[in-house]
Amino acid sequence: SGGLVTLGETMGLVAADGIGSLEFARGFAFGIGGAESNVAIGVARLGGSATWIGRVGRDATGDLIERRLRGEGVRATVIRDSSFTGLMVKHRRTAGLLHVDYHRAGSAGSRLVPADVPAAAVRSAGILHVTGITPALSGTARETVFHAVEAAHAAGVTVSVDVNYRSKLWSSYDAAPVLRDLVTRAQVVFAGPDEAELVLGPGGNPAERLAGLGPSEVVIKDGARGCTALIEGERHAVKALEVTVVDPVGAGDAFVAGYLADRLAGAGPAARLGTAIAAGAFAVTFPGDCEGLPTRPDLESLLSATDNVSR
Ligand code: KDG
Repeated sequence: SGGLVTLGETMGLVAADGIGSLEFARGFAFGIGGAESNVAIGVARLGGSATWIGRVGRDATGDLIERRLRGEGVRATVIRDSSFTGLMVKHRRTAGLLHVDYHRAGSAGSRLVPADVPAAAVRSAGILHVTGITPALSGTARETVFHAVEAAHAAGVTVSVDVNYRSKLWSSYDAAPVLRDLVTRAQVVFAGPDEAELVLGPGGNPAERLAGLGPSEVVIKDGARGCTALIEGERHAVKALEVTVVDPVGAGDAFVAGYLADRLAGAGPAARLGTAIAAGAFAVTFPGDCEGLPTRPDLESLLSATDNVSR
């Protein structure tokens, strides 16, 4: 059957070199970022098929996004919008403190509408993957996410949700009921411990409680502590690999890409989680949101170079 289909907003990413206040930065790299396109690129690098759907502006950043996605082998339905392509500005305030500003309110990416989603693409997907970022962007973007999820349900396509709460986009009060609704409609759910608490309120085992809303596969991403999961009623726990953290942004997306690429390839739960952990570890060793997404040979070299492989 088909590959991964995802939709969302991809932005230009201005990233200051070095460490310190933005005003003293000397060099900048210009790249792209967006949780869903990061997952699509990640799946493609791991040998899977991936489709990304979204809007960009009729500007040079929009051109860059389209070229980069195609260059990565992602099938992209890129809709050109009269608004601008959103931007992120990232700098390292201190060695351990990364700061990201969004310039995206009213952007092309936020103007997604249900008609942007080709019905045939969803019908033929192996997995539809969405995140909790897109419903925060606008009313029509929110409708688009739920529309795509309903189209997947109607076609018997697996729905994957990464809760991905972004406090700069909406309050926890506004987000909680929407994210809970999304989780309820998913078969596969990824969340951090804090995100699980946001959706469910405090207390209890996060994987079990999220599974109680309906999903048969819940994976709790817990950064340097690794992950726990409840998959078809079975509990799993995998420790993180010890790596040197250069840029943690994008690690969660690499993790999701690893899990979903293996799931599409027919691998079992333990193998999926092992690939997810290794992909997340690989991604934090690179600056940039998607540059550090690994290929299969990258993962092999990472795993053979480490002696604390826990799977
Ligand atoms: O998951 C990494 C993302 O946060 C980044 O690439 C940008 O999509 C993004 C967002 O909205 O934060």
